[in-house]
Amino acid sequence: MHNAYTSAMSSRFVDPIAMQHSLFAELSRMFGSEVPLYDKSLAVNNCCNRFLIEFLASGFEGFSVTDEQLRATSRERHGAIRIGREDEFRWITRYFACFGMEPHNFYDMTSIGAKSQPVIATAFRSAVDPENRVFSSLLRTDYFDDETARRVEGLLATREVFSERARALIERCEAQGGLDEADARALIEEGTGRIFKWTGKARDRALYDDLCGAGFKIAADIACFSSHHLNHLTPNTLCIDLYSDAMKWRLGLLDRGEFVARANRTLAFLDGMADADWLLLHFRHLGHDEVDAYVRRPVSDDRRAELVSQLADDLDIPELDLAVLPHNGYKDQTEGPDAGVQVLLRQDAYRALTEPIRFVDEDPPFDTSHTARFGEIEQRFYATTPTGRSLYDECLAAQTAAPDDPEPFAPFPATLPELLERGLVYATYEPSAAARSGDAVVDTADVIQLMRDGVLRRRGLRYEDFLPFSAAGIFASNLDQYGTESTAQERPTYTREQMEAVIGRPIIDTDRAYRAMQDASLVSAFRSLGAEHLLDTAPDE
Ligand code: OOG
Ligand code: NI
Repeated sequence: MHNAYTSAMSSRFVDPIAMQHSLFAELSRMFGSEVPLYDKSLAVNNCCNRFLIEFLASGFEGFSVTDEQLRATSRERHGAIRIGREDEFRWITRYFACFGMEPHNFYDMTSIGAKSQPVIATAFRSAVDPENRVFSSLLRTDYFDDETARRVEGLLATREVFSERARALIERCEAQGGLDEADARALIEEGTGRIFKWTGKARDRALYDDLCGAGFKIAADIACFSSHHLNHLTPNTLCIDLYSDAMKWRLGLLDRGEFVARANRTLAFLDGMADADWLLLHFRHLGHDEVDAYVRRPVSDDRRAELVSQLADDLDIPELDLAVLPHNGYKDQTEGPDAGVQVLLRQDAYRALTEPIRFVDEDPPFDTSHTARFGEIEQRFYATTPTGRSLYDECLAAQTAAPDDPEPFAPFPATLPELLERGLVYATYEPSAAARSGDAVVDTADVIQLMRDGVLRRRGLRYEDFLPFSAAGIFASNLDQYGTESTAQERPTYTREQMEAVIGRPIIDTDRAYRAMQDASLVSAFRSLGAEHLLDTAPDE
């Protein structure tokens, strides 16, 4: 009785993941109509991703991806918002929870050296299906001197980002354990119509000018506006160098000849790098058996040149002439590791657009412009272990210290088996077909050995989170301001526990989550091989 009752109850509710997909499809539509260059960049990305699939099909006989799978790949995205008040951050946490999105990781943006910003952050995403993410920053007014803090807090206190209806819907969702169709639609509308919407309406010009003048443009972007306007919505690319060069060409920053030459180099490099592990990383829907059945054939120079010239023709259309749209160019440098180093993520962006804003609290209103919204792109690679992350941080520090070093990330090996042997990245494992059919004798828990012996096969885990240093580079280039020192008498420190107290729930530590996925896959693989008893001696990482 009880079960029937609860299932009847819950069937009235829309699945939170389905709600999440609708929310993000709507947000993408909202952002596309607000920012035409974003819409065009999605078209360039689709064009490049479609081309890459064709290119890979030339290199792997048997490889193909349906249109639906391509759409799923290109649909993945993350956005970013910046929040002013603690109670607003609690509401946004509860809002995202209605869509199955939980806070993941604590990012302290106040302590990343010269690029520091007065915000701390977490990212909301689903733990199991991280297709949509929102990097969410919280302004810390105690980073400022008392007078500035007082003015910022005073202005923030007079706004209301969450309407009464939005709050009621969130409370209803929490009380009922879900929302019906109409309520779900209403909650999404609150997002696109108000919470995340860009209004261009600003208040308190004196504070705006003072914050910008003091290097705190990010605080101005938060405090002087009335919503948590989405400042970017980043799609996923299969090859960031190809996409960025395509954008630079169509924005008028490169000519066609230069694009073609670069694309040829990028693709020759990709052809040398793409292997079964690369395919499993970039195409989640592919299984081991499918990938193992492909026949590798390197793409000839002629074939590559022919494909590139087709791509150039596809991009060389009036609808993708982005130079006619006002823009501020492309970022100087790709964030993240160098091409060929398959860890964490690589990001780039067209720079924030100059957009009209109006100070509506003046009579007459004062019209000026603001730069905040930009066009990021990203490509994701393997999740690092703590050892891998330390190595990455060391390489990054070396690069910062010696910007002319041509290969700061050279300490990283190029392939997944080498990355795994050195304990730098996570993977999930499963028994090979041969092992499953009972041919294997498993007498060790040495995962690397079992992989070499063909008993276990691996799938590198993809990094689904963010990098504070990369984020800082993005903040910096878009605000046209590098980080700023605290102006407080004593520079405050911030912890994950403080942020958990602000948002009222625990923040998921994703290093642990990746580790748990790896461990669970090993338990299940060893169990199915009848070798579970060996596992308590499994190597660390
Ligand atoms: C957030 C920047 C962080 C990323 O991709 O690392 C971010 C912001 O500009 O508000 O989105
Ligand atoms: Ni971003």
